Order: sequence, then structure tokens, then C-alpha cells
Amino acid sequence: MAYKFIPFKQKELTKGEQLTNSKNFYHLLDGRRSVRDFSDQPIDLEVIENIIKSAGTSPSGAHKQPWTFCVVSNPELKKKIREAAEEEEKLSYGSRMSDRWKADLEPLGTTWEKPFIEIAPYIIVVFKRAHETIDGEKRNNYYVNESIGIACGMLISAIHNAGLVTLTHTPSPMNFLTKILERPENERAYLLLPIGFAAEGAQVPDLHRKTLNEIMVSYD
Ligand code: IYR
Repeated sequence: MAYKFIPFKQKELTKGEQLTNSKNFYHLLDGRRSVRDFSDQPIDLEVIENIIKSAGTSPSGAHKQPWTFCVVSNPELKKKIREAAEEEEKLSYGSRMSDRWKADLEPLGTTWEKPFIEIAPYIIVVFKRAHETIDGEKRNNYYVNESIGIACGMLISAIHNAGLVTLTHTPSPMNFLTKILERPENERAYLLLPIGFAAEGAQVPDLHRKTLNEIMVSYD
């Protein structure tokens, strides 16, 4: 069934507004940091819902929107997830990750311990939907990794815009999350994000982002 097409209304900004908006947005995003130390200060669920609605505006292959955002605040579930994640991480840091990989992570101070999973008031586990079952027929989604990656970028930006902090946690393998959260067989865990406020005295590494010259190549 074809979509009905409707006129697109271009948002009209003056050159000055374009410049100001683009600069302000860059400064907003440049202020984002991955934070590993969380406080247990609560967050209104409505804020989380707005953040997820924002992620849900992401473009996706054939507009299939192949994502599910599981919002976990239940303390027992968070404990279960933490324990299972740490079990995987212990194996990863202990033997699965190469020495080079561990050396690359050392300056960031990451370890197998993931207390933030229990401390942060919410964790969001993002699942990608590899396929849908429609009328008993299995239909693959398209560009699922690209779609979900873009949605997670929007999610992280929305979290930052709401004055909250997060961290992309990628326990590997992640299938324990499908089991604990009782997800259907077409969903695969993609990313785990704790959301909350930084703990008092939280520190972040003094890292620097690549300059524009390092990331942009012009073809005039
Ligand atoms: N998956 C682990 C390890 C880890 C890997 C990379 I690459 C990082 O930038 C950070 C951590 C974890 O989530 O801790």
C-alpha cells in the first residue's frame, strides 16, 4: 500500500539563524561526556518517555523502525542484568579481549565492574528487530544496524539535551538480555545505556576530540 504524499514544509531560517543554531547545537553536543559514575537521584518517567520518542524519530530502512527500547527501573531486574553483564565482562577482560584492546581501554579506566547498572535510576536496553512476523510470514527488516545506530545516536543526544548523562555499555555476548527481559526471538540486544545524573565528584578523562581538519575532507 502506497503512502499518501503530503506537502513538506521547509523550515525557513535566516542565514544568521542557521549559523547560530548550528553553532549552538555543536556546543550542546560538544559538552556531552560518557560518565561512568552515577548517582541514584530519580528522574521523571515522562523525561525518559520524551527521550525515547526522540530516538523513535530516527530514519530507518523502508521506514520499518526496527527497534524496541526496554526501560528498566525494577531493582531486581537491574541486579540480575548487572550480575549477568559482569559475568560476561569478567570473561571478556580476563581472556576474550586482546592485549592491544585492553591497552587501548586502559587510559579510559574501564573494568569488568558495572555498578552503574544498579545505581542509575533507569537503564535502557536497545533491541534491534531483525525481522517481523506478519500474517505468519517472516519478513526481514532492512539496514537494521544502520537504522538502530542512528536511533541510538539520537537517543544519546536526547539524553544529553535533557541534562542527563549516559554511557554506552556493550557487554558481549549480549544474549543474556534477551532472556532476562523475555524478549521475542526476532529481537537482538544492541546497546545498554544507564541514564541518570553524575555522582557527586564524578570525573571524566581529559580527552580531546579530533579537529574539523582531521575529520572533514572537502571536494569543492
Ligand atoms: N564491552 C566492554 C568493554 C569496552 C569496550 C570498548 I571498545 C569501550 O570503549 C569501552 C568498554 C564494556 O562495555 O565495558
